[in-house]
Amino acid sequence: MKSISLIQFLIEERRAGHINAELSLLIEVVARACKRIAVATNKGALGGVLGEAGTGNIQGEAQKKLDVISNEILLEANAWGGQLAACASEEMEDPQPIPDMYPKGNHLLLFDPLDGSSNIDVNISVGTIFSILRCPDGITEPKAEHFLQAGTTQLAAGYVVYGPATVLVLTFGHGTHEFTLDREVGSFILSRRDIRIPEETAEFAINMSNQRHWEAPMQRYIGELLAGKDGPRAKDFNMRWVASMVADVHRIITRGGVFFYPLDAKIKSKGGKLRLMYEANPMAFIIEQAGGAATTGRERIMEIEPSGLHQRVPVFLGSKNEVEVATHYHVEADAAA
Ligand code: P6P
Repeated sequence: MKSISLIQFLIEERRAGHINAELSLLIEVVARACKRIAVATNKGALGGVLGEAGTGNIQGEAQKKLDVISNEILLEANAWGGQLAACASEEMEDPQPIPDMYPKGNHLLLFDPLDGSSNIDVNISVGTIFSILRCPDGITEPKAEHFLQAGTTQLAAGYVVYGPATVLVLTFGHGTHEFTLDREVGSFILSRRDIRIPEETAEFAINMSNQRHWEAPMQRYIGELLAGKDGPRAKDFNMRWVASMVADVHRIITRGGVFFYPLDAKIKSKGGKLRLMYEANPMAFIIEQAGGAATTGRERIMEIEPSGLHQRVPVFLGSKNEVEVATHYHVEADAAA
């Protein structure tokens, strides 16, 4: 089969009227930056960039050296291109404006530069997650509030998983597509077009060590999966948990499954662990465009009106029928309360 590069694919999509030139160029710039992050992560111990950076981020998390390096790579790559008005990152409290010496565009880029970085030092797959929004008209110095747009307004979303292969998964509202990095040529090559996630699955992903903190409907739902074919679901389930959202989501994109990071019942106000703007929303867009579902257990993730740039939400995503069962249990319990 003739291999189609990311650039060729984007040109085809521009001809089909699915994407404009500016957004297409922005996606290429982000993909190129992720190739540089892949080089840095693939060096491992030889690159002298493992371990802690000795700094903390807005989340109160210790930053790995590669968190900081990846963040810098994305900021530097996107500064001069002219497609962006500002960037926002898990690693920065406030949005970063485009430097005055460069032209500004009408897009906003949000990213988690190296998701799952606690896995870096043990050589487990990590990834970059990004989301692209339109900058509100007339805004040349975007502030955090200009980023607070519902997930349904995303123009594009994607992730790159740095694993045995470096793989980009991308959507701009016309399906979800996968590109695998050809290291010899240095190009992302289309490896799966119009991905469809099976609506049924027998595989779930959750951190079971948090079980005592879950709300009752979550206890009920996971208990049914663990009961297997002798339980109410009448089938056995398998469990996986990589503790790298990008790796867990990529497994679901590849063979189906369902992923949960639920609320802690005692600190519901915290909203869970995962961040809405640059983790949950982009992953929800990618999953929905592949025929899956993404909710908080109570509402569609992409319909949440954001209240903060680093807001956290519970995440239930993947094979539609399992997301719907788990969500129904939570909605039913709320109605009975
Ligand atoms: P836990 C990584 O730190 C992350 O943000 C996601 O990539 C991942 O799914 C989750 O947290 C893992 O959380 O509590 O299992 O370490």
